[in-house]
Amino acid sequence: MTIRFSILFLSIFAISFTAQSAEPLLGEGKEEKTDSCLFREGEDGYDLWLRYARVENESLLKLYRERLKKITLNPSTPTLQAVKSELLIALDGMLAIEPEFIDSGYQSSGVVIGLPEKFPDINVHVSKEELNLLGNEGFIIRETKDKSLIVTANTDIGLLYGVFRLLNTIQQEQALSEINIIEAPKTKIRILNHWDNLDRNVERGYAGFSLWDWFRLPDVIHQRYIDYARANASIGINGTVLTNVNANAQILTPVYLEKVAALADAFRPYGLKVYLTARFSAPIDLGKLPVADPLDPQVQEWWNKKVEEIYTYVPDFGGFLVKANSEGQPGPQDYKRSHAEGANMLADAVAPHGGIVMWRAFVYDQNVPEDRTKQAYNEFKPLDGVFRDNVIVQVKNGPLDFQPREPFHPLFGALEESNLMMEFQITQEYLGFSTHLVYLAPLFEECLQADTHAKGQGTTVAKSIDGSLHGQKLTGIAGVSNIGTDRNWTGHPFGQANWYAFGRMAWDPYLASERIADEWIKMTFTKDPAFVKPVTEMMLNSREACVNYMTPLGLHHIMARGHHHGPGPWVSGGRPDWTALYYHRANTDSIGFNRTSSGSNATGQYFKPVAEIFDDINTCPEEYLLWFHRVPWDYKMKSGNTLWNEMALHYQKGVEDVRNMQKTWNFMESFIDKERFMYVKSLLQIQEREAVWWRNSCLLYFQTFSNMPLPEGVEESYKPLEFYLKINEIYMPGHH
Ligand code: GCW
Repeated sequence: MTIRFSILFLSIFAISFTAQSAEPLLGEGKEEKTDSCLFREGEDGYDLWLRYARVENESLLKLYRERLKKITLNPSTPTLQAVKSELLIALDGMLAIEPEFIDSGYQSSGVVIGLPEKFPDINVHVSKEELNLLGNEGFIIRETKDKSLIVTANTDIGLLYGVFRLLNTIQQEQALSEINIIEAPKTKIRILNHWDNLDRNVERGYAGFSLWDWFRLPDVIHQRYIDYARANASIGINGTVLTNVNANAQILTPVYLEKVAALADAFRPYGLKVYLTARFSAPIDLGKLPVADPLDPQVQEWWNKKVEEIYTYVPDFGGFLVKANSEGQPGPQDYKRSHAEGANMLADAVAPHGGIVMWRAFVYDQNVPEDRTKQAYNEFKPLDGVFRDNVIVQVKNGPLDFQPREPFHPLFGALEESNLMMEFQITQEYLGFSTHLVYLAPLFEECLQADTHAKGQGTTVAKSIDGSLHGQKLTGIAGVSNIGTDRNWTGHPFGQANWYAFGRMAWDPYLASERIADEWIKMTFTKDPAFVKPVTEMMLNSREACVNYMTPLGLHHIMARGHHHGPGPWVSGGRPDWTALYYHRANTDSIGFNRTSSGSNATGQYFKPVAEIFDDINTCPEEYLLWFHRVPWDYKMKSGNTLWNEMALHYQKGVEDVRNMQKTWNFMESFIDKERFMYVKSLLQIQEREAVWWRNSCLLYFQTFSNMPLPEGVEESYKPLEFYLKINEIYMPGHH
């Protein structure tokens, strides 16, 4: 293995680890200068946005080298050793220098990385008030009057985040002179949720198997674990739930806890805390108790003991994520207890250790005769204020289930006295798996910027989750991970952008998608504007393209049954709320779900005037039309088209948008490595074929109700509806 590998590996884990995998380190690779740009041969995407490519601008390169050749940093803790290792890798890659490190002393005109308590000179350049703003994770990067560059914070983790930001600035080739960044994350818990099973299958995972090699743990610590932690730290992600919310109680047994502890040790220097999912019936499954009733003292006692045991393995264990009484999972309602009673029982067990409970609001029951999208609000709104302080209710962005487009969840803004966090899905369960290029930041942004009107105009969803609306102390954003054992981590090279964007928006929910795309492209591919500009545009349009070829105008949940791959607007039979018919309700007159006050009244769960805007067909945004309204096929849309024509044109546009993405990409060949170029090109081919599949299937099927011809400009399908009805994919990834 290389020198750099050993520096990173051995310095942080000097004593504990014996095994090394053969993975090259992030940021490694052979460089080659071509006509148009600098790139490496044989890139496979493993390096993510931490490629640390050589700085191209010669004068900047000179300045950076001059500036960073001497760094004051005392690597006295594992986190600061990680900082040093990262600097070595990054500066070798970007500047081809190995800086001289000095343990102590303040050097004007040099770089100083440290806590003010360790480097009192820093206090001259940074005020107490500023430090107070930083909290435990914020940082300051500042060029001082004496031209030194300081990176400071209140904690080592703050320093780590600061250094990653500094490196990010260099990666983007931005000037360091007069740099002055003061930042602290706007949410406390920024966490990936892995839906990983102990057999290494990943529920809704499309990038191979689970990263966690349980069989070889705790002895083998793959380099990939460290690189995973580095990648997360580089974007401020500070937590990871290792296991699936459809939980297996085995993870709570000593055999597994030892393995969990090894992962926690590997992640700790990077500020990444480990959390687990708690199967609510664990006291029965493992403890042989007759019940798991949260009000039964024996049950509480069992959890108290279990939690104590967990903390002996992982002293800084983060806590539990729980899916209860939803889709067949056990929960407190099995004993006629409320979600709050269940959550509080676990919260009391982890509280003495500083742990938290993330309790999911994704609950619905086919036996409840109520519109599925209303059930979470109905359950949780009455419990507002009853949850313990260390419970945080985790709410999906929309009221149904991670569709290409949903209105925001009505619980945002509505829980005033309970902690509430966002759950986004990074893995593309309903957006084309890992074969479709769909940049999700616009979806995240649309939700975060939606105005709940909870306290008048401007009370956005973002404000309801960062604590600024109701003053909640515990805040957070979770993302269902899209990571697996695929060499490039996420299956689709552009899936990496969704991991990156999630982290950036969890840190700052007010960031714009465009800025994030721009950063990511520059670090992942090249800084050449002739590449960055068109690719940014392609990314920004990609989510709308997907909505158009899958579920335009508020259609939802019309994917194939079970695995959700491809169209299935005809899916019927079995549990109604798992069929497409339940959601689109098409007949020869109309299509759509009446969720207005004359229907299920889901609109009534929103604050005014949002409720009224959604309720009235004339004011309801057309992108949510069929979500909230039942609409005749010949209804006149704002464009003047009938609903049918408008729908058909949207499907057609979706296909054309993908074709335009292909055209854009084909122009990009000379800017980047052949490997990633070709891979994305092939994936776009799949996406185009599947967009056509979606368009044809949906239009042929809905046409049997509308009985109207396709408008001009919409391509006819060569194949009949029967062809599409017969497609029966059995072995799809992510489905068990
Ligand atoms: O999106 C649905 C998925 C299930 C998932 C569930 C959930 C983990 O189809 O696979 O289960 O949501 O969020 O709990």
